[in-house]
Amino acid sequence: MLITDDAGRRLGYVDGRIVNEIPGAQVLPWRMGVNINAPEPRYLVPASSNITVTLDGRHLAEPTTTDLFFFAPGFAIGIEQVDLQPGRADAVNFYPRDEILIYQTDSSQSPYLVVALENQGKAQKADYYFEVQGADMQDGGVIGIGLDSKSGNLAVLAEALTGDGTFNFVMNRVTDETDEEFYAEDITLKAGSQVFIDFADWQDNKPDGLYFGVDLDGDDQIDEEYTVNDAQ
Ligand SMILES: [Ca+2]
Repeated sequence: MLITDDAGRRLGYVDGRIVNEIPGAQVLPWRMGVNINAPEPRYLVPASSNITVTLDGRHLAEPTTTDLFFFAPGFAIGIEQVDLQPGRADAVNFYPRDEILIYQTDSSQSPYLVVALENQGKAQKADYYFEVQGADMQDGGVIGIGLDSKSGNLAVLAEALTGDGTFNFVMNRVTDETDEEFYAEDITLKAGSQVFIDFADWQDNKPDGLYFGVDLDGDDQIDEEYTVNDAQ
């Protein structure tokens, strides 16, 4: 795994050795001793840095499944169940100030995009956990997830997907008093669209369901609106 910042400075493994060219960055290895199966270290980078992570399968003899998480002040965002293919390299872009993760691959994937939001003491007074499960990326493409923690929206970014598909959606809303879960299957994800989910408006005791707005063409105007009911 290799991290680069906007200036092209590197952090991570280059030719089997750790390099750290990003000012203020640190490598935090797991304390497991010498073990070729040791997990990838944790990396600390300045919270203001936009970074690109290369998931490099060029040294692999066979496919492996990998997860990647970014922990930022107040939220975490990640991608799970990436099938890293031998000879291929995927890229994940993280924009901490915009609360956005973008994943790019050349191979067919159906990753999970996950977000955790710590919001205690803010207007929403709840913590959230979200999973966008299994959006199909046939023959690769680009998919992203964006959080708008101020207005309480989550966005699934499929502007650069080439095929229509669906995803399943999980949301947990946790307060001091309650732990609520929302689950829905087979939500439409059209190629070229952005799907906005108004999570701040939802609570389990609201019968109206969860609001979804879809911008089909990237002009920042919502073209389709609907609500999705909890399948549980
Ligand atoms: Ca539109």
